[in-house]
Amino acid sequence: MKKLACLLLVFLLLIAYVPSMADNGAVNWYEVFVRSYQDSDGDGIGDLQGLISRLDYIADMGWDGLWLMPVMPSPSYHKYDVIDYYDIDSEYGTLEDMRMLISEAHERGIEIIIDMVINHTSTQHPWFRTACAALREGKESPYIAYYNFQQHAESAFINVQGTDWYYEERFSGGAMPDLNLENEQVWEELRKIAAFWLNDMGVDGFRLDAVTSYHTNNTDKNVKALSRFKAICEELKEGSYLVGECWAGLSVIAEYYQSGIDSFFLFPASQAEGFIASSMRGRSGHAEKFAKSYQNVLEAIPEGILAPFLSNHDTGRTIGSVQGRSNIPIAKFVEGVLNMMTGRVFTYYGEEIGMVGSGDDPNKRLAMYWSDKDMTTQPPGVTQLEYAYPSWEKQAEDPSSLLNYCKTLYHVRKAFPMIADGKNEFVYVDSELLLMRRILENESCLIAMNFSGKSAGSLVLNKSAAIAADIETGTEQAELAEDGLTLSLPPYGIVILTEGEEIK
Ligand SMILES: [Ca+2]
Ligand SMILES: [Ca+2]
Repeated sequence: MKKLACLLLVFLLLIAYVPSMADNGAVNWYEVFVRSYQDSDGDGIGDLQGLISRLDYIADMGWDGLWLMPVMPSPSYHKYDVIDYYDIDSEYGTLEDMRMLISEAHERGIEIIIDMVINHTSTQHPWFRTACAALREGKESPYIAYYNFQQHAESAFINVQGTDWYYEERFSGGAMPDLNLENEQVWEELRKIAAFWLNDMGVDGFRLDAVTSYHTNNTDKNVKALSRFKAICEELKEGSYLVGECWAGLSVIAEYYQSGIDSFFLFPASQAEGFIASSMRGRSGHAEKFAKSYQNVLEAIPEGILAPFLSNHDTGRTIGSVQGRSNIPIAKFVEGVLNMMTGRVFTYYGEEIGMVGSGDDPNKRLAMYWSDKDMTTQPPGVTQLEYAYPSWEKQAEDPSSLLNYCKTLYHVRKAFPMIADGKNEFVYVDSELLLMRRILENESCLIAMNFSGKSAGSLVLNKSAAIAADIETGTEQAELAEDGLTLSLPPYGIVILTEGEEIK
């Protein structure tokens, strides 16, 4: 009851404080693997109608952006090899279902982006089939130049059966031929595809798959290609949001920002080895470790919109590898740290209930654990099937669950736009305590965090402040002395403070 009262208090405080809502787009993004999310027709495979039936949940949580992994027709269960860029895979539904999903999402204030896979197609794409048929028959075809064919064997090149030709392929041992992104006709196709999804279908942008492989190991060419794609999307739909998968270190990611693509996923923050989870390891110095890494990021990418995340469909689920995964306070706090970062935060479906999974890819894409009765079938090839935390159904009823903690975080991010969009200032850091200020136009807030799970912390502020939101992993609450200057934080506590004179 006490926790419920505390949550209620948080929401009351949020309601009492009405910041000006700068409309810079969605700040809380949710990555969904449609196949594993919600089935609607009893075939056991998640689909678009199933996802539509969960939109109320998604909106209630405070997610205002949805990234769908590929939805276009494909021979694989994950659908990262596209056969037709203008349709929906029949396992998921129809274009009509997609239009309905987009409009139902928009009605709830949720933006939608879809995975756009343009480094390669499926070998079953008509472009590739036509090109290979022409090569076999010794005929000409404009589609031959859509791919990277050559007449000598080399690593990452696969033989076209019955010919002495080879095609570039880097992802699956044959099924995903690389497109030739130096071909102007391919760019015409890309423009038509982008126009179809942005204008005819009404999506709000794209997640760009495998951008470092557009031209393998050639950052300059990739930055140019991305910049061209960004210009096309901006011309077709002003303000569309593009986020790229540049799976690389910080300095390389920083170079990719020169393309003008809005965001690149912040891989250095993600996974067990990433700086969020690794800051929590060791006996002490957790706050200092995090602050140093975060400062490096902000210095490397001073202007771009960050896209921090903990896990995605290609990585082990980070909550499963955070120190002592049955330790709910630390699982919560890791989410708390992530959600106090600037930019657009991406949450992989199931992370909000602490789903785990690692090793073979299908293990990272398990059925959403709604309840023991309500789940899709598992994707093919699962070799490890485990759910470490209670189901969504159980966590929804428990005010102290990870699920409800995440919900509070997302609502705080929406209520205080300066958390996501403000300029960051480090005000104070020691071994375990971190105080940051976020400034957006003429508004600001302070974010106080205690990275210790063992001891309470006490911060002395420079000017008097008021607690605007108290996000706690346990039952203890933060306290501000009467002078408004001395703040006590419980273990793993996070507090948003408003500073009197700067905010009316
Ligand atoms: Ca289905
Ligand atoms: Ca390529």
